[in-house]
Amino acid sequence: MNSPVMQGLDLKIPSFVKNASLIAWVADMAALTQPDTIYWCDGSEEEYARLCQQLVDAGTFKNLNPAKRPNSFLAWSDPSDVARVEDRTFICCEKKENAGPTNNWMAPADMREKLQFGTASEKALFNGCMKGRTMYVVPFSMGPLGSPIAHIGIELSDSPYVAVNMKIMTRMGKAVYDVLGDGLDGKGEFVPCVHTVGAPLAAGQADVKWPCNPTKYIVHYPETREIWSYGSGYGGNALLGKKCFALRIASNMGKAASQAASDTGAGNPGWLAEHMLILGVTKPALAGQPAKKYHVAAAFPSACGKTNFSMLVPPAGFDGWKVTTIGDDIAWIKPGVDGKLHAINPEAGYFGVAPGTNMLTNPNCMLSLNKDVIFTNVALTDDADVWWEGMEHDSGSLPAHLIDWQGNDWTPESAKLMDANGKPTGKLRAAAHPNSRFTVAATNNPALDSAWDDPKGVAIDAFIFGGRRSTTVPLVTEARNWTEGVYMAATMGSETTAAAAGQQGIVRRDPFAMLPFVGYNMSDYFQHWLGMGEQLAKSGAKLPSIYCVNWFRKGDDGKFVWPGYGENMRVLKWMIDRIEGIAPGQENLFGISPAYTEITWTGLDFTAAQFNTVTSIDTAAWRDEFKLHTELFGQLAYHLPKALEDTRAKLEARLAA
Ligand code: SAT
Ligand code: MN
Repeated sequence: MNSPVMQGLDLKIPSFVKNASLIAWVADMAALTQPDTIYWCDGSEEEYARLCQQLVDAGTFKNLNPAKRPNSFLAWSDPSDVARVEDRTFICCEKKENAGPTNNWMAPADMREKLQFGTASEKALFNGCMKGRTMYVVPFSMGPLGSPIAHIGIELSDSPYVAVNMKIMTRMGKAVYDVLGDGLDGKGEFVPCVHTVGAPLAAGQADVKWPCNPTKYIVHYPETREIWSYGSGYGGNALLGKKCFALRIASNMGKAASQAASDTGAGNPGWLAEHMLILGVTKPALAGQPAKKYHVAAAFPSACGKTNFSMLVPPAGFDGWKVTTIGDDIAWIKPGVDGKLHAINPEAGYFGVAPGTNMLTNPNCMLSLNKDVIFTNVALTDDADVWWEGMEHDSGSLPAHLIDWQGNDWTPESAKLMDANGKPTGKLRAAAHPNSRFTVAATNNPALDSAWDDPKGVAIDAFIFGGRRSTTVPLVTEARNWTEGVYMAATMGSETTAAAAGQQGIVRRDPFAMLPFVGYNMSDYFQHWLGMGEQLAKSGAKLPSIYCVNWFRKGDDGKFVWPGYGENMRVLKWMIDRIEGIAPGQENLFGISPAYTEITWTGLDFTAAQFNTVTSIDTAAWRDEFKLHTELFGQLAYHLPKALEDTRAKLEARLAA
């Protein structure tokens, strides 16, 4: 194919790109953003190595010690660009009520004026934003290539850091263009994603190591299924396949696919795009019963242990039990022909939180990180390896010297934090940013499930919802039915973490762990879940059980009571016992919970009194909790499903009785 030349810019279209609407869109975007040159990624290893070397040459990447961590790199971001920016994230649909009260909204025409078209007095932000830079065309598939569940996106970005991260996080490369074809057969749909760091370079201007812009816009147009991201190079703001596409746009796609059953037709339950890990758990053959495998999808807010749970190593006493990872962050869930809900992981890698990860909390993850990793904002050791808070558990001591994520010297002595009177607080200044991350391919994970790449997905037996709550919410509760499960998920609260910019440790409602990720009205999303349950039940399918968990309850001493990590296997096993009808459970106010004796305690010294601390229901605390549910429902009153109001009234009446 010949290469059209636009305003002096050669589009450099490779022969493997044939899709006319893609080429036209790239030409339009190039005309708007005015990069110096365009590079079409082919996803090859050679290309990855070349771009990484280019990032090393530019000072964005540091080569890590090849003897300790082969083919691995460390990037330090601008200190202002370290997390998702929820207050700069917009859902731009025509009607404000369709974005709902939990999303920032702007009318598409107004947003397009700001980003794309400009006004007589103000230049659009994307106008010329890539000057002096290369525009990378990054083709990616969310989900196995060519799978009926998968969807394709093309990200245009002026960040080579984005291009190499997308190579790890998605199925990125040439084969995507084959799936897209020439577009003439009516196929070849893709979600267009445009990303810029918002830092054009004048002729001769030297670049910085981490270009970004204090002005940030993370914008979604759900009706036209477009993503526009401006000003940030970091994670969920810039790797547009992840939160922007696989959650915000995909949640819209799943909802749009649903049709209520009519008298004449069967309807279509649609599908779900969820902030969930997916794991397989194998129960060994026992007492003449064959081994059996279950699949669980679990939603927790960012930085609350999804990656750890998805790679769990069962503790001593669980011989033959095995947990395998399908995904660690996002699940696309669609009804299969068998009527069951099937989940795929749309991603191909993990963009996980480094601090706290060690051989105790997540050995499979540590082993995944031995090679081929991009680290962002962790600390650098004197022998060119990486370090983060929590690694002292493996080595037995703190390192004598580090360079912290901001490039400053760090020693255990100089990092001591003092109180207002100059006395040591006993705490140290963090060497790694609390939201520092690793990017690594799923195939590095020794616990990877053999079906992780199966286009059909895995049939889900249970959903788990969990927040980070130091009080009130018990260790585990099983919902009595789908509606009560949806209620528990909808009213879930969690203490905020460093994964999003803003204050940390305050409890906010985080329905389904999807507060920052539902790309439409939250109450309509609740209704989508309820409607899906209804339609599946009508078709005679057995719905997955729904559980609510809290690993994070603290005692009077302020310390976590439940040991967590691998020990969470004990709770997982109880869930399977419930599914198999082995554990009777006991009714409480909100659902079914385990008796102390129903949990397998082999190998763990955990007393009935401790168990009581993590499972007890404090009536006064729950009275306050219900006030917060009421407040949430007040905010979400528009389209709030009546079934949820009714459930609240029922549960509150039980509490009062
Ligand atoms: O930066 S990301 O949004 O990809 C990670 C997260 O917050 O879950
Ligand atoms: Mn996440």
